[in-house]
Amino acid sequence: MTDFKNFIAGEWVAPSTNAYFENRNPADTRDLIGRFPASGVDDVERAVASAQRGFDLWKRTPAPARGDVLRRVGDIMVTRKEELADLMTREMGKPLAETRGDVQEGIDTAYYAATEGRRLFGHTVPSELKNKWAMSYRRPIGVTGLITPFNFPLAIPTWKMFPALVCGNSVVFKPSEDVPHTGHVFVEILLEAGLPPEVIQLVHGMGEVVGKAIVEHAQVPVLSFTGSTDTGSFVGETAGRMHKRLSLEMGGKNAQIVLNDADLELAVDGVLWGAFGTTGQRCTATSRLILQEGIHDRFVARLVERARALRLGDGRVAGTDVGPLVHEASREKVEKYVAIGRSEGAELACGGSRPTDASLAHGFFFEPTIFTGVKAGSRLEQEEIFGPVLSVIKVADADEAFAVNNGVKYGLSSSVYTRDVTVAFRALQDLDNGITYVNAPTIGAEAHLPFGGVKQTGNGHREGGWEVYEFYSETKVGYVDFSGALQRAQIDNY
Ligand code: UN1
Repeated sequence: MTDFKNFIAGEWVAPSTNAYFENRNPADTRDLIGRFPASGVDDVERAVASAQRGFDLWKRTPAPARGDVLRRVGDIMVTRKEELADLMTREMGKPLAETRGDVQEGIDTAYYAATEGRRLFGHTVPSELKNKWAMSYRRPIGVTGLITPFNFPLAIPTWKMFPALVCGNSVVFKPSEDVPHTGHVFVEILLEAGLPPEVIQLVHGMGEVVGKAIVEHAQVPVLSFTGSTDTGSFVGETAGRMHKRLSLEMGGKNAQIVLNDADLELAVDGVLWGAFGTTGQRCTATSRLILQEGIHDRFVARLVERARALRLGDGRVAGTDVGPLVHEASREKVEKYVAIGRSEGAELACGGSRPTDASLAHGFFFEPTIFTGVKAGSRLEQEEIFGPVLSVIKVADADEAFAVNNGVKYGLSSSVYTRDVTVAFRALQDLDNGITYVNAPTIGAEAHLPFGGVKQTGNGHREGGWEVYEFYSETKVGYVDFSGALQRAQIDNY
């Protein structure tokens, strides 16, 4: 039995509480990965104090040198890709092909961040006065509190941490209690790459204790949170009251639209991957399929046939298409929504239950599930499930499809399958989402483009790409007057 530790003040240390929680394989709960710290508020206190010392050092390190550390992090992740993928699949269940992609997304983010250390552009602009220069530049902010989910155990922490670090901030990191092992190995890699120890703090534990203490800590001026909309509301209220900078990434109810003129087989491939990849546990997962009536019946028949053929199983076994849900509470939530769907009069076209196969009895498996005849506005159609449940909605035309897509409170990703270029561009213009795909599924965002959603999905910030560097740095403006005289702006020149 291995008891893992926190990383605080440059050392691997036991939690002040001396309490631990178990981390088990969701595909087979007899497999115990280890026990991880159920830390307390005192651990967060020590971590923040240390991170402040780390910040004082790191903010004086030139940004290109900070980027060099991240390049080495990327190099190590390349050499350890297979091992990282395996340990992620073991603790959260998605198949190895997907966890390899998760590592790759981290590698891509590392190399992007490394080069950004040589950009972090400001502007030099003309002054309205003679012999005076005006410029803007970016400064680090301080200790950042990063709270991350289970579904991308490596990629999402890298999305937040690498830009935060390149910009010169220090980090207090609380990974999801479902994937603490990935968090542990990730911090080992950062240290191996040469990140000064006090720049990174790892505090394991529960959101209600550790996450809350980070969010409420007066010396943590920057927060980034990915998770549920309910928790995000708490984080947002606290950050608002305490005037903190906050990036939120929350729920989705993403739709794939398939119009009569689409390449249907391509669209079936897309929806299977979008709906059942990661067992539906992506913020970007396809949870609604909006079908134009001319192809509806044919499409559903083909989709159901293909969904039934998906192989459920341990993600570390070759040939598995769909892994387990992350824990029992998630499976119970899925079951609750299956019951809601039935009671609302939707028709169960496939799935809807736990598998009966004895080899799956020790994991949190659930069959890929498709409901047809789902009504726009019903709970099944409106609420985020975060599991392998797809709701099919029939519409008359593209206008109705767009209205259904936009008729939910979330707005992360959307997808439209059509061969009509005018409809494709109308979708890009009119769908209320942060990301719209044409002839591709709702999942699969690339690390070098801005990622995020509108409406209740987020609070206006983006991760990934170039915009996130603005979130993790503060703009400062410098004026240099070399005229040797008092020059009054807005007065002496007019
Ligand atoms: C998430 O589901 O929270 O676009 C992130 C995708 C992935 C990231 C998903 N690259 O599906």
